[in-house]
Amino acid sequence: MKEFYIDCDGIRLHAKLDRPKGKDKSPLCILVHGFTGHMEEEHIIAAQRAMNDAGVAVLRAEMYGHGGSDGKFREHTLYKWVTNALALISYAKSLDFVSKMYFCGHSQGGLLTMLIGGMCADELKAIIPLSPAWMIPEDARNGQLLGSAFDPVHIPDALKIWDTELNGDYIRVAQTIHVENEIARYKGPVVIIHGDEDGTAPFIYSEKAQELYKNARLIPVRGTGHCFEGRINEFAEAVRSALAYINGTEGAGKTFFTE
Ligand code: FER
Repeated sequence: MKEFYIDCDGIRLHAKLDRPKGKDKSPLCILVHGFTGHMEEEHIIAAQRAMNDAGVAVLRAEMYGHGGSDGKFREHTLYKWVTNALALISYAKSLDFVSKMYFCGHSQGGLLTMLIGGMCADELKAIIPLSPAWMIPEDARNGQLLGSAFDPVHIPDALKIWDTELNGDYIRVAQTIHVENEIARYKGPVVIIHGDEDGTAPFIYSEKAQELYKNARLIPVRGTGHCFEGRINEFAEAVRSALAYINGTEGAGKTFFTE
């Protein structure tokens, strides 16, 4: 494991790179946590280990205002996270050992994965949204984020969510995002993994995403919630089968990229 920082316009992003043993070249998956999350959460580590077992290197990174990265939590926005993700992709492209690149993120990181899929459809051979919170933009337009209500037209300077506080710019940014557009732009393989009892990012959104994507598979993890609590082994198994599916559908991805 290598621990380091990746520069993003002067903001240091805390990162860890774990490579599978005994491989000169391998795919690399960028792996991102969710809102208030970090790279040492149980489900993030479980995903990293399952990917390493499947012969995939993993670049875990913490986004603006999270974990050991620079920036204040209350000042983070989805645009800042998108800019961070582009810096990670650019860094990953500079690594000699990388044969192809995947992107995976949990919850708000799953929303990020769906946005980056559309933006970097030519670079990413597969995407893996985990419990993707892709209703955030719609919620922001409707004046309700994680149970905190606000006026979506006259946006407050600050919003209290859980035990944290967010700048109103988070809402302004989220309101401009239309995830369906980016879903339509990604034609490569997508594997969505989601707990079917998720009370934070409802499972039904993953069923909808699976229908909207050209080439998607949804793996439910039964009887668990947003972070796969109590079902972490089943979640790791889902990640392993996601990579098996991705490897098996590489031909389909290739057809698209050479069209
Ligand atoms: C919301 C729904 C879900 C929201 C955030 C999330 C800020 C993300 C949760 C996570 O990343 O774990 O309305 O608003």
